[in-house]
Amino acid sequence: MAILPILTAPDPRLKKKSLPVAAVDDELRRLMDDMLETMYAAPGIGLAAPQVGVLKRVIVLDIDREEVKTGPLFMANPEIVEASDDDVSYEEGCLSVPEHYSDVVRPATVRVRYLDRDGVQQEMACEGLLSTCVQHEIDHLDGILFIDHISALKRNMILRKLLKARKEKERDAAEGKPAAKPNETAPAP
Ligand code: GNR
Ligand code: NI
Repeated sequence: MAILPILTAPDPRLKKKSLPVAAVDDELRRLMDDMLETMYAAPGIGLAAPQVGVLKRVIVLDIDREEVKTGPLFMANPEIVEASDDDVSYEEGCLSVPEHYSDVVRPATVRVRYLDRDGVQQEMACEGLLSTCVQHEIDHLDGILFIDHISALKRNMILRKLLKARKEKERDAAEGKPAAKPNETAPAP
């Protein structure tokens, strides 16, 4: 298995629509396993293939909360076949939008149809955090980030900050400064 680099916004690959997979074969299972390892290492509770630069309709999830403990879930060609009329708001984050969080309103429960790691079609009723997360991941497959669900003002502010943080990182790297870990300020010069 391998930990893959995660793309961060703004990146044109995160805006593209991913293509359905023809079949779940060994090569795709290797991608799924690498994505799961990458997600655990991040750490995150979900990851979509475009976040690692692969424009295929594949997501992985593992929700571990008191109410819902799913274990690792692998989904190819996931589709929402039913969504509740009632909505819920949840404060979302995204590994591709590091260190920014916003409330996003989505259907409270969904029913998702997908191919599992063995290529067998499954359906799953999702509620709570699992429902939010599966919708967030399927959005990635359509080139949509959680910041596309918030006001343009907030979105542009976040994108500007992300770009600035990236430029500072690139400048520091060019000057040979060590990279700061996430949630850690750069060492004093
Ligand atoms: O790790 C993640 N946490 C999270 C929290 C609230 C709503 C959605 C998510 S998904 C995110 C990982 C990620 O970016 N998946 O695409
Ligand atoms: Ni995300």
